[in-house]
Amino acid sequence: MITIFSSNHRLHHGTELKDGSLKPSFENPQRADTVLARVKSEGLGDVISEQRFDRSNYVPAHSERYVTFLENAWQEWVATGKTHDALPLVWPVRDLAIDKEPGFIDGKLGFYAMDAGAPITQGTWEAVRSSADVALTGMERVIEGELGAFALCRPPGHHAAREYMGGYCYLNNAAIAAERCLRRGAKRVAILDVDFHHGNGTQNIFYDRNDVFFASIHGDPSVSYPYFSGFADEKGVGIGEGFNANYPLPRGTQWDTFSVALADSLKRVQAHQPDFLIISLGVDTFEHDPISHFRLTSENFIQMGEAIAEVGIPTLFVMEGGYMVDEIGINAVNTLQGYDSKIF
Ligand code: OKP
Ligand code: ZN
Repeated sequence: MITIFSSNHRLHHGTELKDGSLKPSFENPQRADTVLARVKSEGLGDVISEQRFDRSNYVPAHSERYVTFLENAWQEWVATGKTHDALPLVWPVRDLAIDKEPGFIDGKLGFYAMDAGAPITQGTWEAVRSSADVALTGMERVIEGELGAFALCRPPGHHAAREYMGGYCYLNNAAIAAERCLRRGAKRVAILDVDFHHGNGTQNIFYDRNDVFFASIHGDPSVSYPYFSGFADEKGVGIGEGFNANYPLPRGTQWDTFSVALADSLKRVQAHQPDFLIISLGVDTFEHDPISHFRLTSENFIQMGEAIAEVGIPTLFVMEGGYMVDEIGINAVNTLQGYDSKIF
């Protein structure tokens, strides 16, 4: 399987609040470099660089003003005399005004964020747009006939909604790829999110749509991040009703339970009859992940890839989470090798 990678990911290396102070983020550059090293040492296939795409490719999944905010946020922050990571400190929850974009960067940060987990740094925009370009380049290859491709995206994307960032995510790489194939003639697309955390951003973007079926298997949001999205009764709205499926699972979930949800979600994917399948591939379901609570083994990721291949739909794998840096390469590549073993 072909891999698409951008070295621009290294331009983004942020901090997060942990135990009362700012520490280097779990979402660090080492992650993507470790996965790339494994892709190469296993001889998974060719590794190519991303093509540059126009910002108009990001807008169908996001709003024009949100993309503009991301482009300009660091400059606006620096103009206030600050050079440390930009993080929001105030949010428009419940009855506060959500209809007026603030005119000052401190307000904009809260307006366009769901949490304080997506720092904006000097290199963030360049890394973020390159990550989206990695997904778009991978999607092009699949549209043109590859049966599988791996978009080694970093930063990840699945928490990024139409108009907000959060949870290490800025642009929703999987959603941007889905919009691309629809505009290249696909009738239907399915996105299956196997990251430990609910793909709230992807759900948000397609919630009122019937052309994109979205399913997510994740830690029960009543006890796991992102807490406010990912419940089983979220099934879509309007014509989108029935085109969103959540599988919240308890902490401690192992393959016996995960695989049942996976099989059901893949059955629903197949019923949608998509032209293309996009997998939001988070490997933070691993038993030793430092911030997650499932217990999949490295062997289980091979089984996951095999199960995905059985659906028989050309598939783009888009890298999301996974924070056990030593094993992230093994687990991601195991999934891809499991897929390849059934396809080729
Ligand atoms: C992003 B992805 C860790 C707190 C968790 C947010 C997690 C975002 C996960 N100390 N913060 O879905 O892997
Ligand atoms: Zn995750």
